[in-house]
Amino acid sequence: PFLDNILQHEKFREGSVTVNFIANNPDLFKLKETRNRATRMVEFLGDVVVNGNPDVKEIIEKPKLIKADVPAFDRNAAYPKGTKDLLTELGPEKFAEWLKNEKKIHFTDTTFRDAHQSLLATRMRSTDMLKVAEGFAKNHPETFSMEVWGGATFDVCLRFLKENPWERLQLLRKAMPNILLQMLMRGSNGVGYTAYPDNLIEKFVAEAWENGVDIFRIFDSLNWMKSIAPCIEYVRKNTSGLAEASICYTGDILDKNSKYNLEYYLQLAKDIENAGAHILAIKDMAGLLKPYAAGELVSALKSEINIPVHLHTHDTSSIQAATYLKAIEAGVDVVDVALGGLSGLTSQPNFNSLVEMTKSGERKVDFNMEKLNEYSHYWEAVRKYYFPFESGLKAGTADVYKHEIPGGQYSNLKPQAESLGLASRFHEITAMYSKVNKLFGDIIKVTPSSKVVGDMAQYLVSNNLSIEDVMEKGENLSFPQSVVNFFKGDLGQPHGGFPAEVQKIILKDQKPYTDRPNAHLEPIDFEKEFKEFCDIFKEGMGRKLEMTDFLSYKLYPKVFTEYFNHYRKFGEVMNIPTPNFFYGMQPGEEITVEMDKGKTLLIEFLSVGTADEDGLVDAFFKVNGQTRTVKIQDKS
Ligand code: 3PY
Ligand code: ZN
Repeated sequence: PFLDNILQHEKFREGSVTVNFIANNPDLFKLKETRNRATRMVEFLGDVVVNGNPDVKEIIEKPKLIKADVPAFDRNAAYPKGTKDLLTELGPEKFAEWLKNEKKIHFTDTTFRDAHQSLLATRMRSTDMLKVAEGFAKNHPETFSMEVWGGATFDVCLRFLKENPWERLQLLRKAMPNILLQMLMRGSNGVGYTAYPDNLIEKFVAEAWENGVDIFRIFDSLNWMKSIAPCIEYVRKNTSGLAEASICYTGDILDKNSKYNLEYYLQLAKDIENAGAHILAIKDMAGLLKPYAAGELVSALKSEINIPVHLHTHDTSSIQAATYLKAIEAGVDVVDVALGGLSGLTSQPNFNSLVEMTKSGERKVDFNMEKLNEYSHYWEAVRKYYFPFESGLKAGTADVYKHEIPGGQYSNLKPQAESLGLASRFHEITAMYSKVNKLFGDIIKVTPSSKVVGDMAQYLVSNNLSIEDVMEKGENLSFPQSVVNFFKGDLGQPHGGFPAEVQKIILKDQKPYTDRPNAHLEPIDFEKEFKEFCDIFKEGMGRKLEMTDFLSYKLYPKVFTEYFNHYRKFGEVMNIPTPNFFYGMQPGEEITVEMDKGKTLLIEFLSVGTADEDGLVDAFFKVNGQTRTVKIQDKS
């Protein structure tokens, strides 16, 4: 119980406790006997039955959930050789050379990361990926890479899914040893929303490689080379993987008035190549790269730089297959796609259809289409489990050229607007988003800079304020913290600088700075702080703590602490089937849940009683045939 006090302690939750805090309180960490693991699991299920999963607030109309069929594969067959084997054989420089010389087009499958981040608010659970990971790697070894990690998945794993993101990575690596695994990294912001000490980011890169990442797609939310270059260096120094650095695409290069014109992107691409990147990514996070612009951009890049080019887009407008066609014709080396059932709209273009499109061309690649379509069907069925997280967007929209909201943000902005009571004013928010972008000087908008614009737009709409109000009475307004931090320089420097007048209004008396935000942060003393961390969290996880746990804690102290508390209370919930994780169980329903390799629980839910005067409800289960009754606090 005293541990709970500590875990609730504000200083502790912010990650700022010191050695003495622990040393002076030696008995704070004596835990009660941990309850049986099966009991903890049925307590979790009972809690979802009685109170619902807090992540699923309002279920309007639950669709009929059907069993998702896993496409067949031979568990005993060896893995066919793939790109991971080639990287191991060639090393990163020669691998990049090989890629550049390839005639056929290559495909990166984003289903395990960006597709669900952009369609389902990042809620895809590991169990649904792991069911198909091995089979996919065996059936489709010609896939260039699988994007499986980074971006928002790290945070959402811990915060909402109560999973350890590092464990997800390890398990996917084990299931797909032959194909390159790729992650998205927000430059000096790692997988977070703010700058971290340089040595924390470097350690993060080293651990990500150790645990399974091969391709590090690095970007900076303002396309600031000073943030991109050190990350390229960390990948080159600490791994034998590939540093893929991005130009984040915004505006329209065919619009002669855009400050983000072809010269701008070519210069950035050259800077990225000179900084040592093995691959260049065009990261079109909002899906603004129109087909003819793609043809021009890719042709220019292919003639100006010597590293392969990897194109990423979102199909929000619904014309991005045409963009890929033009880019493929212009010589792009790899394109990002998502399996049919999780493709389109704010996600990536359709993997299955794109393979069909390229079949008759010179750059064709052979995929077993029947199998590839089976995987699409699998995701169609699984997608239904996540229906509360759908954005509601039903058709492609040309609005995106106006608001320029990234695909990954769009699926989150709607629930955020709903939680602020602004559901009916969503289009006002998207229109304001565009006005705020102009006010801020037309910036690159991708996490976390996109969040700053989104926060400001929601703040203005919810307070019925206009851009003119900001300019006229801004001194008396207190703006969202993310906006103030942005203008201070905490996310780096935008192309062309900050608009001075707006900066003055937002910052009031605070002084901005122009050097790297990370330079203002104390390096981590890993030896000392890891030891402190282990002392605090030593009991509760049922295993030895690793450096990866410490990194999760340093990146997200509060979120990690809540995850830890959840684990202490309910144990491992990662293997609970998704329909039961979100919606509980029906009386008479039986499920099997794997606890450890070879140890499976058969759980049957019988019924719940009524609340006693303390609000406690009995929930009756059978676990491997034995009745188990757990008491659940009814929170209604
Ligand atoms: C992320 O940073 O999570 C993104 O997907 C940006 O596009
Ligand atoms: Zn994306």
